[in-house]
Amino acid sequence: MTDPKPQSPDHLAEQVAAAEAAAADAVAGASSPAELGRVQAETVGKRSAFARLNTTLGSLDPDARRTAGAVINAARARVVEQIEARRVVLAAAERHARIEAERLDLTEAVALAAGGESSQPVLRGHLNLVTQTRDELEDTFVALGFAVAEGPEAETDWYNFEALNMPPAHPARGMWDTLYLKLGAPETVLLRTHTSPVQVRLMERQRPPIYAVMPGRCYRRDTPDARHLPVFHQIEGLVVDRGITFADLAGTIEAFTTSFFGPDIHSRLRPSYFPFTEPSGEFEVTCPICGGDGCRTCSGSGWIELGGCGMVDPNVFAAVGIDPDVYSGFAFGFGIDRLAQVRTGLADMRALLDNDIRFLTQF
Ligand code: FA5
Repeated sequence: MTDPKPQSPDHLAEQVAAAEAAAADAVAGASSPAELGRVQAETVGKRSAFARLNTTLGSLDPDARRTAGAVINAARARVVEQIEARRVVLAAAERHARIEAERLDLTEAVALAAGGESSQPVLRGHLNLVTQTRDELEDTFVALGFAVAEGPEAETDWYNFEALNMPPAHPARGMWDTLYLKLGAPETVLLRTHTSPVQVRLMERQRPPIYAVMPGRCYRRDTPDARHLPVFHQIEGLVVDRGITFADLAGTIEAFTTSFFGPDIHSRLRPSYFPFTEPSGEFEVTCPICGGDGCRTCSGSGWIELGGCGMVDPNVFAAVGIDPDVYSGFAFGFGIDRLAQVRTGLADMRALLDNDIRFLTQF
């Protein structure tokens, strides 16, 4: 369509006004940035009404041409401004629509649980079996009058070995395959191999009487298998007071055993060796799976080994400045994962780490 040639400045002004009004309507009617792009080409592009009006100016004398050109350009510039303003509005609307479309409605799952459209059950998470066991152990010992203490997992050689009566190169250090950290001088900082260093820290900061348990994570260069993990948990017990004897140790372990497992489970001690206790023992409990009759879990013996124990060695007291002529004490330590394994009849300890929902939901 070609516009008629302007007959006069007034006629041209009318045609410019009509083109501007039509362009304004088209811009206002564009409903997306893509559509606005097309409107822009039609209203201010090379084939627009403004472009066609410009081609008619050649018939005018120079002054009239300049004036008419300015009128056309001013109108076209106003339309361009409207297009830019509309583009901002449409882009914002488009972004908002996209966010709405991509929004994850988490309330939907709750609605389903509350008996919404489909009756799919929502699974509620819970603490891992090891954490449950740790909490239960803490409760049992607190009920027996023990406090709960903690210590760092990254330890110095002093706390993990030396203060526990194992000077450098002591052969007993080989009982624990140790993971050292690249920190300070070589082999001075490590991941604790047991919870026994917390005993030392506790005795340093608290004078006797001490009745405490110390649960926590331990690390060893152990290859994972059915009864070992490289990262596992222990709980340490420490009692330091006047007149503490081996009979107190045996009585405490028996009291803990019946309180934790019930009256049918008992404990017994066997001689052993630990550098930080003298005498030392290993304590065993009636196999909770077979009740002492003998089964695969206890290799037919009716007993399961839980951990080590003994009377605190005087050299350990010396390292923390407690007078062994005034005080005596006992300590014990056992594996929490091992205890959870024994109690639930779990064949392979690695299942504790597998994150298999079918396993986890059983506890
Ligand atoms: C100790 O670690 C001594 N600190 C225990 C102790 C404390 C003795 C106080 C005397 C006085 P042992 O290395 O035997 O001892 O470990 C104790 C228990 O930790 C084991 O019986 C076992 O239940 C658990 N345990 C040891 N290594 C692992 C492992 N790699 N994975 C899972 N449990 C383990």
